[in-house]
Amino acid sequence: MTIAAMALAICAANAQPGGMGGFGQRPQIDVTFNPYVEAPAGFDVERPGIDRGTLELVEYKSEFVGTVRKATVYLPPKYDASKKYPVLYLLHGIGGDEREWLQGVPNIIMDNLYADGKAAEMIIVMPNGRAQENDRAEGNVYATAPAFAAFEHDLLGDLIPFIEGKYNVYTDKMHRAIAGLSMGGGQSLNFGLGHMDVFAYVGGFSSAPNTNTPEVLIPDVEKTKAENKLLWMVCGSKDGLMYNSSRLKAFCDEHGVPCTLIEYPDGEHNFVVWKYGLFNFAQLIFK
Ligand code: FER
Repeated sequence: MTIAAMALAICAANAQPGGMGGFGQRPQIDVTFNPYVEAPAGFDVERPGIDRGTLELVEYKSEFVGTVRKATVYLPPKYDASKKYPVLYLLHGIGGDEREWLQGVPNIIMDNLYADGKAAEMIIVMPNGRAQENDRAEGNVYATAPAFAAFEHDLLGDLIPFIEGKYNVYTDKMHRAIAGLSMGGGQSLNFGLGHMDVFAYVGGFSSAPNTNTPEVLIPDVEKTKAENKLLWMVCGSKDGLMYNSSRLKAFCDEHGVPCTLIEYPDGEHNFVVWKYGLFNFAQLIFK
């Protein structure tokens, strides 16, 4: 089933009076959004005549899951193995796997940003965030939610060490970012804010109900203010999952924690919003 079809199915199952669109799960709360700035036309369209990065599929042994797992890796244009790079871990949603982000043409978005000199050079790792033996998006994918939480162990204990062994990359928090869409947005907020010694930059796009409550994400306001370098979110105005982002934004505003939440106009739970998320988040990290 496609994400859109699932969204419709869940929306129908959770339909509430007043029709909030998307998953329609929780009421909207009052929050001040950051200004929406439209992405330039063609930001996600292949541009002729520019240098291109490359995509490759890698496999790593996961001690945690006990299997060999896959990740898609984007290497920037003119990738040079003798140079050191920072790494963005970019996570998929409940219906996806290590290939889902390719629907959002991250290679094209990044190639265009590099052609315009707008992003720091980085490697992007798109793993499979469902840390269980059968990690395919099949059957009732909602039943696999616990494996999305368990991915924390595979990520920190297996994937990051593998990437840092295979590629010439920096291994400090200032050179690691984590972001994701929907379930992957929830994972990014949970793992990124939960491990500020590992990730300095954190992004959540249309984050799902797996997102921890603000009090769990930010138990120590002063520590988060000191250690997190970027907390950036976007969600569609028509996405019923907005609540997960807006309650965190409201908490941050109340406690003076720097945090961005952009409401994508007429945005739904789809790659229109997620491509916009990557386009913006990628320009803000490692600078
Ligand atoms: C839910 C609604 C949406 C949920 C997960 C999602 C685990 C995830 C959506 C996505 O990843 O696209 O109730 O519960």
